[in-house]
Amino acid sequence: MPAETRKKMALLGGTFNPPHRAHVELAEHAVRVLGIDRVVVMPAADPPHKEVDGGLSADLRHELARLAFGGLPGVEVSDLELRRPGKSYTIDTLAELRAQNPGWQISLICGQDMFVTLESWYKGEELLRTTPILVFPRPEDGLGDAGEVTTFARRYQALYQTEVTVADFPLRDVSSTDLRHELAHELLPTEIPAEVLWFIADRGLYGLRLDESRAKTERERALLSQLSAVLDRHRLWHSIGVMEEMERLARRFGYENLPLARLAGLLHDCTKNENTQKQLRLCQEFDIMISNLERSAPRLLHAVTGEPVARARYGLTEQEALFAIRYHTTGRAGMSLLEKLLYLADYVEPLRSFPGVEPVRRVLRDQGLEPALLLALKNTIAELTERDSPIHPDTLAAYNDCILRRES
Ligand code: DGI
Ligand code: FE
Ligand code: FE
Repeated sequence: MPAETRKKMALLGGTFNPPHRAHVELAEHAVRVLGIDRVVVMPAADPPHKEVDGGLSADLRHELARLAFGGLPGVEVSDLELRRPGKSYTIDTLAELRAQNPGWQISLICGQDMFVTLESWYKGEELLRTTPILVFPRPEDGLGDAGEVTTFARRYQALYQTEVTVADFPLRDVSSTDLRHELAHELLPTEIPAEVLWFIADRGLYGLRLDESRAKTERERALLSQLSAVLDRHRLWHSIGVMEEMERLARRFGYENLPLARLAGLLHDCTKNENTQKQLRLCQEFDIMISNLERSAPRLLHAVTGEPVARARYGLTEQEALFAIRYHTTGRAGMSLLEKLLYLADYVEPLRSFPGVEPVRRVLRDQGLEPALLLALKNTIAELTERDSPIHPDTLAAYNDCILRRES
């Protein structure tokens, strides 16, 4: 069969300890741009007589990979290397894939670092003679050396007639080693897909526990313990996620009171698990007038009641943090920096997964606060009109304010 008409498969191997968004983006690029019909993600088996860093078994790493890549069109996760006894060599894996998939063209995906060492792999020359290579260059951040990829591609083509494709894709430099450290000792990492993060937290992998150990002060510890009595586990973990995202955003966007930013994040949904009746009672108790719209959209009430409850029950006295809680669901015109940070942290914290969150994360990463805020508001408004839900005037005011500020 002529090569052009054959279906294309590409092998993406690794330890995936843990898998991260740069892995996922790479696989998506191979499918969408490079025309690969099937990307086969292949978690490596445990090295004999030794644990991988972090101590995760191959089965768990396989599960994490399934969560990270699951559902991506054209991408599948294989357990072929896990099931094969003894050390797995890439050349054997490729041979097995070829045997199982006659008629397919099967390439190997590798990053620049691996690419330049291929000749020294087990049966490297044979591998280069038989296997097309898709190489993802390192980012050009001073360390990158595009010339190196070209040099080796020419060499492989001349010596072994290897078909080399150089991906034109800014593969981000994310390190699983750093991620393992962040999970145990720093903020919840943005680079791990939410589904993977939930699983890691659920099983306490890599030393991650979403409990009072995430507190940085005695006050946070006490609040976490109070909140764990009124919030379900999902909401408590989300609140911890928002607390940590607040610290990240505050650092990045120059909000100086980090402890206050974290407290606002931790407390923002403190009344979220109360039912509508209880929300209405809280409004009475604290003398809050609510509009008909708020009465008919009870999901809005937890922001209204969260403010006085955070003050009265959780001892939050700083007015700017109370305002941030009050407007965290709708936003409003003239939001303070802290209000914007909370609105966005709530939207993008690492444990969040809903359609539309990923583009907001990317815009926040690449373009900053205002464009991300605008996109989040647009998503919310689009989703509400889709469901024929009423749009709160504050939501519209926040959107208009974003647009007008952009134009001025
Ligand atoms: O409390 P969370 O789930 O963490 O997030 P949130 O406080 O942003 O609440 C999100 C919910 O609020 C979501 O179901 C959409 C709803 N919402 C946000 N803005 C409006 C709104 N609902 C109506 N009816 N009108 C709005 O303007
Ligand atoms: Fe909320
Ligand atoms: Fe929330």
